[in-house]
Parts: sequence; C-alpha cells; structure tokens
Amino acid sequence: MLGAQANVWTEYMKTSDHVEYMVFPRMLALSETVWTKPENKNWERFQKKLKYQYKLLDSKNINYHVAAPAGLKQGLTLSEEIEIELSVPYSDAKIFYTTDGSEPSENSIEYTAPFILNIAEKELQVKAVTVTSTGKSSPIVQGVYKKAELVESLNPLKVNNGLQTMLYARNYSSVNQIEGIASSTFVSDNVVLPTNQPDQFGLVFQGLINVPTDGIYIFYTTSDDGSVLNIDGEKVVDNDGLHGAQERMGEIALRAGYHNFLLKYFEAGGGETLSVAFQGPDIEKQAIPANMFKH
Ligand SMILES: [Ca+2]
Repeated sequence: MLGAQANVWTEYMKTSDHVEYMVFPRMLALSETVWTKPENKNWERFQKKLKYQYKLLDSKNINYHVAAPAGLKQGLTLSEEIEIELSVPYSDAKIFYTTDGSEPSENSIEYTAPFILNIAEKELQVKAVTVTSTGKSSPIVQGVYKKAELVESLNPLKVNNGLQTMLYARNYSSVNQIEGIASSTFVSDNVVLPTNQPDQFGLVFQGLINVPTDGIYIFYTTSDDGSVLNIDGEKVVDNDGLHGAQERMGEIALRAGYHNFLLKYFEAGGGETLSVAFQGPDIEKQAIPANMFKH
C-alpha cells in the first residue's frame, strides 16, 4: 500500500484536548508531505495555506499548538544596539513582549514593527508570546542579548605545535574529578582520542588556540562521555556528565591571537567520541584545524 501514516501514543495523555494539541498542526504537515507534489512543496506556500487551516481549526474549536513568535536569539553581540524583528504564522494573531524579564501577556507591549534595543549598559531579556484572535496563547519564548567584551590575546614568547595531553587511566563520572598525577603525558597534533585505550580514562588537552580575527567565536564539543572546554579560564562549553555522543556549544568574544585552551574529557564505558569544532567571523562551522593549536 502506498501512503504514509503517523501514530500518536496516548497512554500518557489524559484528555482529548491534549491529544488534539499533540496532533495539530502536525497532521497538516503530514498531509502536505503526502498529498503535495514534490515540485510544489515549499515552506512559504505551506505557511500561507496554514493561515486558512488555522481559521478552520478555530471554527471547530480544536485545541492546536500555537507557535511562539520567531526571531529571538540567545547570545553575545559586539554592537551596542540590536534590532528585534518578530513574526508569527497567523494572519490575525498578536504578539506581546517584555524587555524587563517579566512574563508577557495581553497587558504587555504589543509588537507592531521591528524595534531597537540598547544593550550597552546591561544584558537584556526579551520575552514574547503569541495570542491568537480566539485568545489562545503560545508558549513563551525568550531571547537574551548581551554585549560582549573581546578577551585580550596572549603574547607567548615561544610556541610549539600541538597540545599538551595528559592521560589518566582512572574511572570518572565528571571531568571535575580529573586531578593528580597523569598516567602519561604527550603532545597531540589535534584533539583526538588515543587508540587502543581501555575504557575508564580521562584526558586533558592543554595549550593555546590561535584565532585569526577579532570577533565572536562559537565552540562546539561532541563527546561520549563528558567534556568541558575552557577558553582563557572561562567555561565556554559544558558537555560534562555520563552520556552518549551529544553536541553542546558556547560562545566567547576573542581578540585575534593566542588564547588559553583547556579541554577536559572522560570516557566511562561503552562508546567513546570526542571532537571539537568552531565557527567565527566569516568562518563556517568546522573542525578546529591542527595548525590553530600550540603549546
Ligand atoms: Ca561512553
């Protein structure tokens, strides 16, 4: 039989309202996928069609999930002013927002056009909610905007290639437990796991990272089990704990040049993975190349 099917497991849903909430508008997306010819599928067209579908859902009093406003971001910026532009996929819904950390409601400021926030003085939280014409509210979304200060670079007298690496043949459940005398110490060209190392070990990569330009850098670690990346003494990526391979990220504003790089990792058992990636001004997300690492 040709076609598609979606299932909803309802053993933990106590009311039919809840089932409706989990099914709509997902069911519309499934219909779009199955019934629209591939060449006609595109996001804008689907969004346009949805506006009519929402009216139909309202008329039938269906408890659908209301999308929160899109457009808020988390993170650092080097400018003191940022423009906030919010949108929702409904023709006659309203957006309300706050900039003081309070929960937005229909009594908050109504969003009518993009606006400028000044973040020179302090970090600002923007919270927003969608309220549909029938009075349904979306979950509240939050953006956090913070002006970054560039961390000054270091001037090492002499550098060598690679990272100092300390291997600890012990069992850990957090990188915070890695301490004392290492089982072995060596230099690694890049962040790589040792081959043929039995389970239950910790690794510390320590040295310098040389970044090419001033700007905001996003660092990522993917690890199984835990890892924590510190740049210039600041915890930038917290991916600690016992877990399968997962990616975590964090950001920091850096001056061009050398910065302290400290990556701690442990493997308890089962699978093992460790990789670090970065993204910067005009630099796409990529694995950190070996030539950026010194010690
Ligand atoms: Ca593991």
